[in-house]
Amino acid sequence: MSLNPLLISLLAAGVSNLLTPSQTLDNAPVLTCVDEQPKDKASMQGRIRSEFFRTWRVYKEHAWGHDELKPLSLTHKDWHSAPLLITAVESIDTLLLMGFNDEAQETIEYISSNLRFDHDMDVGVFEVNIRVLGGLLSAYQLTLDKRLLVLAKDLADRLLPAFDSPTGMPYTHVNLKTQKAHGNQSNPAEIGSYILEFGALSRLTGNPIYFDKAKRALVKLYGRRSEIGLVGSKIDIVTGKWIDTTSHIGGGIDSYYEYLFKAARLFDDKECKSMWEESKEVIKFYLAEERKGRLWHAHVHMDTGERVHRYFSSLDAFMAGLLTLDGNLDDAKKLQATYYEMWTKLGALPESIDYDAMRVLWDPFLLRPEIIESAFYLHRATKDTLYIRMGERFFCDLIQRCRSEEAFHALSSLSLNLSEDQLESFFFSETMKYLYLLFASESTVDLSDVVFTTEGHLMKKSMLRASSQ
Ligand code: DMJ
Repeated sequence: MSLNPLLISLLAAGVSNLLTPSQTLDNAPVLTCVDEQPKDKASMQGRIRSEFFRTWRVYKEHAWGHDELKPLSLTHKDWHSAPLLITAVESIDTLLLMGFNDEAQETIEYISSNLRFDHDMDVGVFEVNIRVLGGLLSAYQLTLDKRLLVLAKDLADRLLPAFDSPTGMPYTHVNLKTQKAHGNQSNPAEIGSYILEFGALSRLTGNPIYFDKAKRALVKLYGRRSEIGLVGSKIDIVTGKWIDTTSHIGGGIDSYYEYLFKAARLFDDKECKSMWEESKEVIKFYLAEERKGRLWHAHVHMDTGERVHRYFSSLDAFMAGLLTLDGNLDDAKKLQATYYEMWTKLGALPESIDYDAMRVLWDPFLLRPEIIESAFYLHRATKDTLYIRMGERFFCDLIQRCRSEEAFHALSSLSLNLSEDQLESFFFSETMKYLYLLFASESTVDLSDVVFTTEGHLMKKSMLRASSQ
């Protein structure tokens, strides 16, 4: 079917929120989302908890033993030739935070008996680190079940050869069995987002090698920043030469900045702190810009600061949360207001928006967590009920747009409300966790002790300090 008849039928059915040719995001109306259910904090918490559990049970019923649930066909997807149980590993800490202790225990038993890394297959080092290593270490810190630490160490030992490059920056892929690494073309996020997980493992095992390798990669990358202090979006990790000199805060760079800040917080690492302090100033100076009362971050040339694009990606929305943690509430509030306005005009955040033309560039909705995560941190810092109202709206749209009879699913097109047979594991580790925590009491997670990884996994300062003694 060509797009036009499809579009026409969707418009006729009233299920499209496509902007007309004369509409931009400036003059598009705010969409409503009606939720008749009780919205006091306890009810919201209960509803989020039961929606999480409903989808978790569907994963268990139809995709247990595999990486992801395919929520529309009720089948499964594995990322590699052998499953790494990604959704199960990613869900343990959320199950525990929500009080599903028996489920978490059953999952740990299953993982302990079935998760093996001795497979002749190439894996992406970054994704396996943030999802699997992070999930195992978080679950270990919450349960002290040694089997999880043994698995974490085995996995990290298999990832370590990726760091044996001429520059110390990791190759993108490694074979878990042969430990042969490859993939020279990488980016700041895939080079600089290991120190929380690897550093935690060093503290928990007493072996400094993991922290040292991860920190070295971070420092080597930072050392390749331009004269004005910015990093680009693609680099050859063998030669150390930049391949793409565009600098931004979105996917491919985002968690590099996040880990500079969070490593300083989790490990009291002074070098990471000073790298973050300089980075945040150059981001603010060269990338941040106010237009029509909204705050955005542009794409600029890393050497000159010259603007390349005015693009926003839904991944950028982590920045409001990061600035909140850093105490810059003014900019954090303005950013969150920008993101939220876009959400209310589109019913969620699409993958990217051109904020010059004020039009959507790419409109899948993958149930990403970043705007929810930022609302959570902002609410903790300000206690402003504005962020609770945002959370109600996020939940309402998730229910109305992405909930089927069985589970939640992504959208291949937000504007056309087209469902996609996909449910990323970060829905379990981040999206539902941050939504739940927004409505939960502060004692559920003590932010003076806990640092969340980029994938929403908990690292506990108190435990990592104690383990290193
Ligand atoms: C997650 O896998 C991680 O947060 C990663 O750093 C980038 N974003 C996705 C979720 O959107």
